[in-house]
Amino acid sequence: MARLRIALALAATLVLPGVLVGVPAQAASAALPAGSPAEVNGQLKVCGVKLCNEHGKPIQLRGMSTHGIQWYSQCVKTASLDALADDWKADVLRISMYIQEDGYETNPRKFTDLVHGYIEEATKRGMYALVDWHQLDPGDPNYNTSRARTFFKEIAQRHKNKTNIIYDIANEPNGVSWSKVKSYAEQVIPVIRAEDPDSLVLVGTSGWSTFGHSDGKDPQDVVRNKLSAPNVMYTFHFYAGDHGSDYLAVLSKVSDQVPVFVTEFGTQKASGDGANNFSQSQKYLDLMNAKKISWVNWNFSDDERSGAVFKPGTCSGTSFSGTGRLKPAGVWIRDRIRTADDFPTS
Ligand code: IDC
Repeated sequence: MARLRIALALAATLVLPGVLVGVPAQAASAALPAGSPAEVNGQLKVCGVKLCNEHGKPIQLRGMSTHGIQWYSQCVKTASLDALADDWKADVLRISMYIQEDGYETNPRKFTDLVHGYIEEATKRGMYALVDWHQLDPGDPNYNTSRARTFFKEIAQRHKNKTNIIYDIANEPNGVSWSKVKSYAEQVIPVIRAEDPDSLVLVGTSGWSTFGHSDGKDPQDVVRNKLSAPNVMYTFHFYAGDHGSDYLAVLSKVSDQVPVFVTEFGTQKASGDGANNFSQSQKYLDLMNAKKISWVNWNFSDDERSGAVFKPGTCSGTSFSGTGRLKPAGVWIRDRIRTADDFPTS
């Protein structure tokens, strides 16, 4: 009798719709809230030199980058992410996963799982999750190609049914030619696309993602030698305290020629520290607004440097909304992320 009851119970779980027995926790993936930036815009696609939403309309996304998640994961938690989505009204969370400097290479399983978790957190709050392969030193991304292939294969496999993933395969190539960066990209992009064919992929450019300018190279080296894969954007980074009108001119020119996404910038020096240059920063923002160039600011942490938006020690607390805990750079950038979005749907 007991055995029969068990058999019946098992049969019931098999036939009753909605009774999910034994589904692994990882399959329970978050849904995008209605009306949120990622829900309204859906699957992103490059259109000409612009970024378009699923309705084929050019849009500009704005958001924040985490600090290195090996150092400041305490700043990426429920209360701070709620503030980023609801109070700052950010469209994008850039998940900055260093490879070296105590990052991914020390424990691939741990860091891949951290990224999976942050992707779900961004998704729950309706933000795009920009997965940043934060190679930096060594500057040649080919040093990490096999790691990148392993990592991105799993990320793409797990999240391919989401519409809010943006893959950035190289943070800041430096001291390496564009042709070598291109060859790296040609090895990594197919790994992602085999799993997630319609995905948006970003590729860092030489000279710390300045189209070679910081390395003294001609930005046209990139423009003349584009990737053949579709749906790809090139990244540009700047720090307004160090990078003046010549950098602005490079951004202005290349963004007319190829699709550009500013995945990292600061209002201070390239060290992420020092005085803020808000007037130079505003020139960049005006250009990016006019051209609908998406941007992400560095960084959403309480590091002591001026470019970390929160005052030191804030991340141990539970209150992140408003401006009370922000440094000047945080107050400035929050205002500019909060500005109403322009997301046409028809
Ligand atoms: C900085 C971090 C700092 C860290 C350093 C080296 O703020 O804590 O010690 O990296 O890893 C970049 C890089 C980004 C830098 C940032 C500010 O993408 O990793 O962060 N920056 O220096 N490019 C230009 C500036």
